[in-house]
Amino acid sequence: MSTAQWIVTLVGLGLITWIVWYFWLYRRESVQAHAKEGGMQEVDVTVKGGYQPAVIEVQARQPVRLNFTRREASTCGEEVVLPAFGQRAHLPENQTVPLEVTPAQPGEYEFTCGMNMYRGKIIAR
Ligand SMILES: [Cu+2]
Repeated sequence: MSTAQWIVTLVGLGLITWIVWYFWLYRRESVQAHAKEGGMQEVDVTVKGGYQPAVIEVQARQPVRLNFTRREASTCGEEVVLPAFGQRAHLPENQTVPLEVTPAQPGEYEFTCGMNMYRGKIIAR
């Protein structure tokens, strides 16, 4: 193979590795909420090209506080919506906005950006 073909092959392999990592490994990473005093579970969520972490495990029937911080100029993540809790919030850039919800029963509760592009979920157990 020529040098150019090798480069194309390596770039292709790198891209495949990245896709596998991003869609299958990275997105499955979940974070367990830490319980604070008064049973409040708290998690910091960074909004940048998506939600990090995108999967948050919590205890059902206990209040959860999600501290959203939007770290990008892109307006995609400007609004966060938690349909199951009837909540939505505006997220100004580099400002932490806390949102409190209480999952009434075990299950999965989605949260998305205003356009339904960024997606995350709370898994209550
Ligand atoms: Cu969006």
